[in-house]
Amino acid sequence: MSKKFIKTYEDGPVGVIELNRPEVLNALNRQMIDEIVAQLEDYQRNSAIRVIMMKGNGKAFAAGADIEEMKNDTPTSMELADPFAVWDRIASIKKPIITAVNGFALGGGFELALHCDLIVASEDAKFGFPEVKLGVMPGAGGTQLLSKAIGQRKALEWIWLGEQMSANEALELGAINRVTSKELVEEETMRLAHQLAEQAPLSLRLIKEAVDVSSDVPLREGMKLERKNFYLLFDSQDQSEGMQAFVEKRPPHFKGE
Ligand code: CO8
Repeated sequence: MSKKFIKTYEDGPVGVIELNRPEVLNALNRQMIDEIVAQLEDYQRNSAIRVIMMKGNGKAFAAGADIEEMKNDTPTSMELADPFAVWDRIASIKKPIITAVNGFALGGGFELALHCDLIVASEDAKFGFPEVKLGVMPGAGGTQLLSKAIGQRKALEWIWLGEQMSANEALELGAINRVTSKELVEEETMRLAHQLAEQAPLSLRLIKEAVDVSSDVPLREGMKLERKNFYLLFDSQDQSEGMQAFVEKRPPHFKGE
């Protein structure tokens, strides 16, 4: 797939996706979302990539869905194009996805960040769901993902009012993981990505699966899956390497096998 609205590059084991429509604050049009998801899937297939990092540029991570593109949509045109269905494929990415949020993460932009596993924000980042002010509502998972992250009551207040929230407020509520200075947000996110890339890839993958199901299944079911994943890891070379390295008092070298 052509890459008209994103830039991509590799930094060792970290595959980077940079949103790239700065002239409209990285507003997400349909082709851009298609490109992002196709690239996530490419990185998923690429065995040299262990962690995926997403980032914005200029003044924004992403200021939401492209209002210009969708303003004349009808229920029928939406149903036929089903533009949000592609988002479901993000859930099948098994590698860690970390995002660096600079500036605005609004509407669909905030939803894109919430689809990632970890969020690092610059101290001037602004998060919010302004859809209510456009006479609509979040449509790519915002109501569900934010409620799971911070609880229904705060999510409802935030989405109803459509107000922007600072990075520090988002951090206090548990919507994001870390806040850094504007200058360091990319560096700090990349540092975290490299730190994760040193861990055993199969452990990261099965931990992600177990944590992801925790909000969908009853406690006992989640614990059963966790236990199966734990047992499964004892079939990996990385389990032998990790425990042998501990015994030999040396750092482990994980291969992802
Ligand atoms: N869509 C299209 N163009 C946009 C968008 C957008 N979401 N956001 C900004 N732009 C454009 C502006 O029109 C402007 O273009 P131009 O220079 O040609 O006039 C340019 O980006 C710069 O923007 P501003 O001049 O407005 O910059 P400011 O710094 O003054 O303001 C704001 C920044 C506050 C972020 C302001 O641009 C704004 O309010 N943007 C809209 C935010 C918004 O309402 N987002 C929600 C959109 S709806 C949505 O996301 C639904 C989600 C459904 C699922 C997701 C599917 C992808």
